[in-house]
Amino acid sequence: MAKFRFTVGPWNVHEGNETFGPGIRPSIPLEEKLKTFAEIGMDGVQFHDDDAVPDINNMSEKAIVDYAKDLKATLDKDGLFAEFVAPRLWFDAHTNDGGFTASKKEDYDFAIWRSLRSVDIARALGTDKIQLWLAREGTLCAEGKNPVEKIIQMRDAFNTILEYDPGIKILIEPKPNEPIDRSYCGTVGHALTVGANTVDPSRVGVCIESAHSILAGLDPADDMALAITFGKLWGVHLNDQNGIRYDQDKTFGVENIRAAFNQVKVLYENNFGDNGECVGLDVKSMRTQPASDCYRHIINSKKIFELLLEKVRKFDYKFQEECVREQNFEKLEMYVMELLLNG
Ligand code: XLS
Ligand code: MG
Repeated sequence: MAKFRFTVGPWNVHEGNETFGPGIRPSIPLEEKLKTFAEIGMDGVQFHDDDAVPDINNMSEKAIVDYAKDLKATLDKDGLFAEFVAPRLWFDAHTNDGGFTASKKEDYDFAIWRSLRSVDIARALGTDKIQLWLAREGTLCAEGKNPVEKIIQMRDAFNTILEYDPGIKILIEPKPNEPIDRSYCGTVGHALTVGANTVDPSRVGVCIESAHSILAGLDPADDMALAITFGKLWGVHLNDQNGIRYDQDKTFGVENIRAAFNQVKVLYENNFGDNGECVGLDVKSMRTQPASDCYRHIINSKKIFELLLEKVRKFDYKFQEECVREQNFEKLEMYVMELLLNG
């Protein structure tokens, strides 16, 4: 069993901005964040295209690659690797109505351009993974798009990325809603179905984010299990979520420790990481957190993962078998509670 490797993105240390208020902590330069990530035990970093190359829209294709190569040198210096690059398609005015499912051709073309630049950046950073969180691929007004046409258009966009670089892999990160009202690719099942219908299904997998599964009313561990079963779990974004409400990106395990335990358990039991997969921590600090201590949610998420891993390693499979044989799930459930609650 390979050692778990942890990753985060620069956006996981943010200024505290949300829908109802602006940022209240000072911005930390990328170089400083990277240095701190290494210090707090992260192995690698996840990037949006414009985290890596901030002025991407106004640069030539060559300048983008050169800029990314400099970033790779900084990563090397800090002993970090890049896990993936994700085009931040939800930020730009061109993708107000979605990128891959845009209704205007120039907006679709923009989404493709940014995605192909993400592939270039990924290569310059030494990774073959592109992550697609399909933030606005769906509708705000249900009648605003023809769903079949747009799902085909989205699949075709994936094909264009796959054909651009014959070695590149796509990780779809499903989420049922927010910012879009209705997503066309809301769950792991949707993601795998679209992936299976691309030009090269072997190069399309998923990244399951705990909070996104919870927002869909599903269990994150079982979503991970489905992807694992078919060799498709290529990344996870661990965090937590207090029920079906706005996306919270809470510290892993703080809301539902049993659900978190089961996520660690399914990853551990199935040797997640043996093929280079990383444990991504897609967590955000509370808005109240002081600037002097704004990495604590990442440190805590890793610590909680490790504490739960100790519990998973103690799990008594013989006892479980006995309970299953007797169909005594009250007994098994209490065993799990004691395992979790006893020090
Ligand atoms: C937001 C997403 C985002 C992606 C990266 O909900 O989780 O952070 O993981 O593009
Ligand atoms: Mg995420």
